Amino acid sequence: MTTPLKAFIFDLDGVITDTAEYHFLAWKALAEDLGITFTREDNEELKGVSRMDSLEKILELGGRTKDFSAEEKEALAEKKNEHYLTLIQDITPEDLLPAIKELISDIKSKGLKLGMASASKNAFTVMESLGMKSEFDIIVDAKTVVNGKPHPEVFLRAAEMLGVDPEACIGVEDAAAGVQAIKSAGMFAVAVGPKESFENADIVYASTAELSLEKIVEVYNG
Ligand code: B16
Ligand code: MG
Repeated sequence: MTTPLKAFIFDLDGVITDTAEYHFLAWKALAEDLGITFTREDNEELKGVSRMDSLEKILELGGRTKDFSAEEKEALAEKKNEHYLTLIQDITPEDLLPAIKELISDIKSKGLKLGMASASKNAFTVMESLGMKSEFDIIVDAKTVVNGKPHPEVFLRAAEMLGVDPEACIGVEDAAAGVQAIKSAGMFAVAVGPKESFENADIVYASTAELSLEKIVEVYNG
């Protein structure tokens, strides 16, 4: 029998708002400075991946992993983050992705708990700008966990803080690494994006516009 549903745990970037595009623009500018070609396709590999791991992947693309010391890599990541922070400073509640506001309000009106599990160190800033910080019961960001996605730690920590069993949670993600983290945490996984990217998700929606609490709960309850 399915465990009665208690909570939803959302990813931030690419699910609640499209900061994925700003991450892309900031990484692309840094890559160009380093003489590395970085495409939107390459960027798909970075979704849900931590800042330092993303930098390593970009340096690998350009065959430049050995060219920088640890301090220089920290400085490169900091430079990207400063650029990213300038890009996100104009975020407002208008930047919530389609149907997200309604979904969150439906979840709350059903008495379900609401958490966030983000790989971003900027999650609190972005949530504040979206006017969403106080809507969520808890937010776990990259500053609070040791292991990045696909490790389940960020989702497990969110469930623990909400005081619910992982099996009673639904995780929502736009990244393959994130869906893997949800499944490794023992949760039900809703993915947003192209079907072929999410073989292990329990439901896949092409965009957030299609998300509806009723449909998700129906599949969850089997
Ligand atoms: P930051 P999420 C992730 O956030 C992004 O998907 C990923 O592209 C980014 O590199 C990572 O956060 C780190 O972000 O540099 O702001 O700490 O999708 O898990 O909410
Ligand atoms: Mg994401």
